[in-house]
Order: sequence, then structure tokens, then C-alpha cells
Amino acid sequence: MRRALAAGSVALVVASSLAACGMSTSAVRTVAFEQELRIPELAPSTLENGVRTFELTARAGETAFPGRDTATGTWGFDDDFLGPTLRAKRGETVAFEIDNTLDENTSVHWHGMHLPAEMDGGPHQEIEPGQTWRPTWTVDQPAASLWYHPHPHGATEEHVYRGLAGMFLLDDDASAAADLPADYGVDDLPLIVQDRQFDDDDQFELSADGSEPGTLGDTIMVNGTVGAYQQVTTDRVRLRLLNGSTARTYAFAFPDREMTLVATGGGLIDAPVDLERIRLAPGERAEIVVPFEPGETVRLRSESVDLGGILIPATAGGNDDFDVLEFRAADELAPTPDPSWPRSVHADHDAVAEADAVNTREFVLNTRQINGERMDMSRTDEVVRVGDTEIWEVRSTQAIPHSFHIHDVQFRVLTIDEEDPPPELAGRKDTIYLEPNRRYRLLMRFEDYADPEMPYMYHCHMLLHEDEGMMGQFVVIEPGQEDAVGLPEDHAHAVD
Ligand SMILES: [Cu+2]
Repeated sequence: MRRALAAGSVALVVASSLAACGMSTSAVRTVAFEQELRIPELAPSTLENGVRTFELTARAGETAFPGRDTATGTWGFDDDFLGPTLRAKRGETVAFEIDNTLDENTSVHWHGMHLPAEMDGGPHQEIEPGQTWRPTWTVDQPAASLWYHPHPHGATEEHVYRGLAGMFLLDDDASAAADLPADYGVDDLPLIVQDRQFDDDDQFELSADGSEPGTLGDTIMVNGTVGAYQQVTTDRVRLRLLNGSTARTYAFAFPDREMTLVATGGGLIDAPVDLERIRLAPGERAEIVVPFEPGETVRLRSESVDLGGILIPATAGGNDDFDVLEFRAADELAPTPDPSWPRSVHADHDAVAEADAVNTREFVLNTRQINGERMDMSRTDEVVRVGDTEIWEVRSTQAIPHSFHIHDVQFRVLTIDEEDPPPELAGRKDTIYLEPNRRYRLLMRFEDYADPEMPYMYHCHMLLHEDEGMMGQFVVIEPGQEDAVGLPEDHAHAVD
């Protein structure tokens, strides 16, 4: 069976015989690169008494995609499809008024953000139709390319697929002083890379045939543009890559040049690193700087991707190899400096030391369960003491793609099995792809915001898996507090 997403309803249609074999559609269509890349607008905000306020409205609309006879029912924030780019500085207090004009509950999760659990926008903060949600917090973390998307209980995949997603850029002293292309939409490009499958009526269609790790669409879009090109006017361009797909993992590369990695999902890395390719699973981000020659045309590609197991590629799109975005360089390119940036004044505060870890927890992902349990909104799985540094050992024991995302914190990968992580996994991150049967040791510190009544989430970011229960909850509490969400009897956590 397949789920066709019409404008406001979910219709079931009979599966094609091809889809019945349990494999996702894996061939990506070849398209002409003739549409100018859409650059999401920077969301307007007001600044009053140190509070930067944004307004967002989740709404339904429609979008005409090239080569389609019929407009596609899509959702967006303040738009027919996708949402504006939010931007704030470290130290600012941000506030939001978020209206839900859809006819079902949604939510807005600030992926990668350090913030109070009640502001996190997970399944405990759903916004009912016609209601307004007003979260607020003070930004206190390094400059980074984060994003926002819905996280309603059991319906995250569908809401993201319909188009509710946008980028959230944070700036700080180091990013402001960096020698990095920073002209938004010109040489500093937000790139939300997604795939979609269309049904016979040109509507988005989620597979419901048991495909792993979810629907792999045959149409690639960047910022909602299919077959996109971007004019280049400088000799280097910064790409803020976001894998905004629900299931597809990409291996981004250029056919003929290296890329310089400058930031992972949680912020700038210690020093630039040249890479031939970078793998990004759903929810992961990276910032790269790419050199261009005058007058050339070149395409960013996604190459066949190593998903960590010989059985995985054929069933999970790993063999796909396709173009993503075309760059058309002008005959004269303005020069830019070599990428570099100063150390942030907050660097000592932000550093997390392995020697400070007071606790190690283990997480095993298998069959839509984490540690043998499916998500239960009334169960607290882990209780963490505020201020503690911990190591979370995470592994998937199943030969299908899984990943691990932790709300509230950015972590550092200490080791993968017993080895040091590669450079693209060595910086601050909040989401990591889990190659099967490998042990990822993640180091993090739970600063601020103790709240015994409201949990944060950790989960697989393959959104079908998340919706089907591959998620758990943790609370952050002060010493002496007790978890008030409700602990299972066999899962007692003593906190002194
Ligand atoms: Cu998963």
C-alpha cells in the first residue's frame, strides 16, 4: 500500500507490484537543471528589550513543480512550501509566535538547539489547529547551521515530507570574524536537500509497503527547487548542507575537486579540513567551502554511499548516484580569502572533557526499539543530573540504516569502535549515522534547564522509524529532585 498525501487528507491507493518486494524506489530521475535555486527568505524579526521575536504560521498551500501537470499540495511556514531562514546571535533571547492554521496538530522542534525542554517543540508541545505557541529562550551555544521541523507524536515523517522545514542559523563572535563567505544567498548558501516521490496525480507520496528505511523519492530538490542551478560570482562559495530528507542518506561530492569542511552540525570545527566527499544522514548538516573557476559549470553530486553493511545499499538507496545542484560561474569571480576563523571567547566554556564524565549509558537500536522499548510519552527512560558530563555508547544491531539524534545537547564523538572518528565526525554534532554493529561513544554535557516534569527526546532520525517508536525520553534534574514524568519500576535511577 502507499499513502498519497493530498492537500488535507491521507488517501490509500493500491500498491504497484514493483513496490511490493520490500525495496524502496531507488533510481533517481535525471532532470534538466533549468530552475534558478530558490533561496529561502531571511525571516523578519523585531528586536525589543533584547528579545528578538519571530512570527511563523504553519499552513497548507500548493506548489507547481517542473514537468508536473497538476499543482502539488504542500505545507510550509509563511509559505506554500518549506519555511524562511531564521537567524539569531549567541546571547540574544529569541521568542516566537507560531500559529497552526492546519487542520491537525503539529509542532516546531528546534533541531540542534540547547534550550529548556518545554521550549523544545517535541511531542509534548503540540500546537492544536487554530492555536498559537509562544516558546522563548536565550541562545547560548556556538554559531551553527541548525534547522527547525515538526515533531508531533507519530506524524513527524508526514509533516516534514509535506514541507514543514527551514534552517535556523546561529552567529557568534567567531563566525562574525571568520574569513568565510558570508553574503547570504550569494556566496553563503543554505541548501536543504530532500527527495520526494510523486503519485499519478502529482501529489507527494509516502511508501507504506515496509520499505527500509522509509520512502526514497526519485525526485531530488534543493530548497524546494527541482533541477536547480545557482549563479556563482566569487571564487569560493560556502554551502550550508542540510539533509532534510526523511530517509535518504547522501554522499555529497564534486566530480573534480575537493571541498573544505568548515563546520559540522553543531558549529565550526577546530581547523578547515579538505574532503573528497561527505556523507550526511537525515537531520545531519555540514558547512563546506568550494572553489570555482571563472566561466565553468559544475554540479554537486551525491555518489553511491557506504551505509556500513554489504546488505544495506541495495535496499536503502546506497547505490544511487545523481546530480543535486548545478553551479554556473561568471567569467570573472571576486576573490575571497582562505577559510579561517578565530577561537571563540566562549571556547573554554564550551569545551567538554572526557575526564569529567561521571556516567556511561548504553543505547542499542533494533527493530523500532531503543534498549528493547518503544516510545511511551508517559515513561522516562533516562534521568540525567544537570551539569553532568556523560558518555552515551550507541549502536545499531540491525542491517538497516539507523541514526541517533539527541535533543538539547551537542556531542563529540570520542571513538567509533576503538578508533578515532574521521574529521567530518569529529566536531560538534547532534545527529549521527550508525553503521551497523559499530559502537559510537558520544561525549556531552547537560548544562542548564533542569525540569523534572518535561522530558527531552533521543531517537532515530529516519523519520518513519521515529514515528514507529524508535525514540526515548530523558529528563534533566537538579540533585535532590525526582523525575516527575514517571519511571518504570525496573528502570529506577538513583540520583544523588
Ligand atoms: Cu532507524
